Amino acid sequence: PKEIFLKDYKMPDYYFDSVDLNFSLGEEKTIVSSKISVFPRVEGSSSPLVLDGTDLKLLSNISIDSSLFLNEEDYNLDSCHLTLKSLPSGAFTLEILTEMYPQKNTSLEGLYKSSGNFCTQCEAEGFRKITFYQDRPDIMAKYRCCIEADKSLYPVLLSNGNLTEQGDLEGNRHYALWEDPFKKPCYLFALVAGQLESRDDTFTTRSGRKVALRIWTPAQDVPKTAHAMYSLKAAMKWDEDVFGLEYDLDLFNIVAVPDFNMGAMENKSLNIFNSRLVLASPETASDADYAAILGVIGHEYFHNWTGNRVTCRDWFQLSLKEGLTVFRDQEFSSDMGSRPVKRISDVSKLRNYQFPQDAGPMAHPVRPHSYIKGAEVVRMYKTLLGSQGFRNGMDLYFKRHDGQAVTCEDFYAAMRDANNADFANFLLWYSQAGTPIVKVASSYNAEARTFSLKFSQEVPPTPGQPIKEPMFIPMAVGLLDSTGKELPLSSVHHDGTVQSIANNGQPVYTTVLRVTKKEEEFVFSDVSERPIPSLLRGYSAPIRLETDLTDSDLFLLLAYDSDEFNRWEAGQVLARKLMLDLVANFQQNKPLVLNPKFVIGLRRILSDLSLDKEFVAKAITLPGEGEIMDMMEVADPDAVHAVRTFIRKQLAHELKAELLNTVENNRSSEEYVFDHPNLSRRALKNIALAYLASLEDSKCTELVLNEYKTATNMTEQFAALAAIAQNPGKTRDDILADFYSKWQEDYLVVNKWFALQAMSDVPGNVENVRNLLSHPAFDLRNPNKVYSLIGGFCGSPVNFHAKDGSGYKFLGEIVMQLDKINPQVASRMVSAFSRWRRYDETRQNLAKAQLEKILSTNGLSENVFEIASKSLA
Ligand code: DPP
Ligand code: ZN
Repeated sequence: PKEIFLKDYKMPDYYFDSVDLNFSLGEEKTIVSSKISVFPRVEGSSSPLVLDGTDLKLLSNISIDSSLFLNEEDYNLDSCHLTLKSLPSGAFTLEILTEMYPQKNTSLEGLYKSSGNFCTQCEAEGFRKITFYQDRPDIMAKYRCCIEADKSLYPVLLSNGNLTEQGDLEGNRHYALWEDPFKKPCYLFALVAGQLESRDDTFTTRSGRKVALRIWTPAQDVPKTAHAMYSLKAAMKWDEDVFGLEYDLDLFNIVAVPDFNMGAMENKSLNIFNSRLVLASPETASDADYAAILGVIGHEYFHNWTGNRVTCRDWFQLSLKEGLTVFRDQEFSSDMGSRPVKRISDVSKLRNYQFPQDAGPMAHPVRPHSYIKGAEVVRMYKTLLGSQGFRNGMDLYFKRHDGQAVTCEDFYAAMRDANNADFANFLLWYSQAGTPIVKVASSYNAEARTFSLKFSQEVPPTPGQPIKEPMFIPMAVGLLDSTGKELPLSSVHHDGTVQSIANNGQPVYTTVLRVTKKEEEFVFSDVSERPIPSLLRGYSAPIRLETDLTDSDLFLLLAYDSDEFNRWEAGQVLARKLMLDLVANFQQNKPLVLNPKFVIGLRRILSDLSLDKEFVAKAITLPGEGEIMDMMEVADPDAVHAVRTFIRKQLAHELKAELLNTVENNRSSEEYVFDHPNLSRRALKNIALAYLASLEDSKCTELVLNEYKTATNMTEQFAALAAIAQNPGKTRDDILADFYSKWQEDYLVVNKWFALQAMSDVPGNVENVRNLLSHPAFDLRNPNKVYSLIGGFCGSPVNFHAKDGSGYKFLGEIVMQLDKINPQVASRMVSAFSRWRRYDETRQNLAKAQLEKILSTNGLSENVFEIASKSLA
């Protein structure tokens, strides 16, 4: 396969105006007829029209303007294209009849069956599996879709837009006609047919229009959709309040399906969701599930404007819609819960998933497809422009581009023009891959009362980009005095100019420095004592920051910084240092000793009742093993695991009294409520339990077992289960068996059970995971089950990276099996190998051998080929 580049973008030779689709759904085959009104971009052009199409059978003739039929020599059909020649010189209507086989489609792209129902997934290129079409997002057309099917098997027939007609047909069949008044690219097309029931509600928009809301699931799951409906209504209201964006149709449908490659899909007015992101009840879903549902329902809804009304010109612009919409859902969740804690979670994700990728063979810029970093780029616009400036930019973006397929530069230009802003080299964020490393050196001049920050930055080379330019880094900074109090900032000297910071005589405590050069100095004036700088407040740019802060500076920030993100970060920096030092000791066979200051710092946080409890839970959580391995020259999973386990136990031992108190004081008595105070309490109690369980003493084990038995919600029940499951032995085996027998009827809960065992650190766990493959509840065709069991296993550093290669061998075998079923899911799994060069030679050879074996497989999919070959390159 040939790689496509951004610079190769060509405008299409033909546009489509309207599309009429007719689906005749059947058990053996489905027949699709399409009628497209086509017009050439340049009048009188004689270019061929190239349509995409895979796994389709072309039936009968291709007709032009209803009367003319193309001769065999006027078109050419290969395995993925239908090329039409000798076309009329002006506009014309094209009709094509095809046959396809959804029941055989295990790739879950295009039209397929999930639990007996028909559904679709078209992003990015699934529509070509439905009918011959120009499957690219800059082709925007109005759709009419008629679905006909057996009335008993498929009583509900849904597509995008409004239902304009329905009725019965002969032979116990019926039909529904849907019309979508908005132009859209084909990746937003959707169809659902099946036995479904809905939870119905309404939302009245701020201009007074009443919108019908329906969430569809199999009948027995409807009671579990209350939280999803709540989330949808909250999202609709939030988008009006914060961005002035109103929903634009009279109906909004969400359908939950159990078999889905991704989380969810924003098809116009017919969102299709992985059921794990819709279904929740207090007994079966955890706080994390509730939060994910809120965020993703918001995310897909927000796409209606950022993605659907304004869409992407080509797939290199994916971040235009995803980066922006992830940013919007992050802000929504922040406003609904705790802003600092949400920021901490999002930054942890960035560090655990994005930065490792940035540093490996799969590194790529925000454009084409780094969602999570794309969201950081959008956040930087807001940091630079302020809330109102950002809103003005958004307003201009919609004013200019509603109904269009545009690029990241168009978004940039709207932000710039609405604010007359100077963004210097900001656009580099879209094109340069890799995580910038910024070093800071500080110095205080007591005589001049000035404080200087010298920044130097470097972006490491990535594949295809050996040399990098300096980036534009918004650096939010505040200064603390030696008692931890904020110092007011008066002015800053930079590049020969003085900029005052104080605002109309009002003191200002945080300012955003614009760091744009390889080396650059900023000097604060009127600084009364040597300050401790609080740098990169709120994590104002997605970089790795290396400061010259001493441990005592960091302990002061941990105790007093008014920026809660940085308060947490100070603790993390200390913990990372501590862990790396101990890893070195472990590797040299030196005894491990925990720095007592660290214990004191955590004790103070744990006992500070003025702090937000969810924040405390985050602050006493150690950095993940992956994060530490990432900072090592050669990643050593065994050493990192041993050290993290040692610190956890040591902390549990030293802080036992405080942890026991924490459990006592944060028991829930009343009914489950998903709100900030309640979920914070549960989060804190659960982490305390996990620490206590690591002690493996009988009192603590009994305490945790009791929590498990008395829990009335999944959050607490599962946390207790996980706490016990850390330690191998009979108690673990019994409780795991008990949990399965309780929940075997609920596939979403069973997936948690799979994941918990898969991720386990217990020695030799690969055998257990292998056995679970043949567990009656497991099915390689269901993506959620694969993500839980196989994905979960790859997340366990000790077992996946077992030095005997057993983990690698296991994954290699699975990838090859899975690729024949579902290439997208297989390619996600194979990416666990991509960072094989980070490990020692023995591990390198073992992982490389698996990648080579995968690559030599006959008939390997493009998806897996791409990841495996890039990993080896
Ligand atoms: N477009 C999809 C979404 O935003 C891709 N996962 O959820
Ligand atoms: Zn999205």
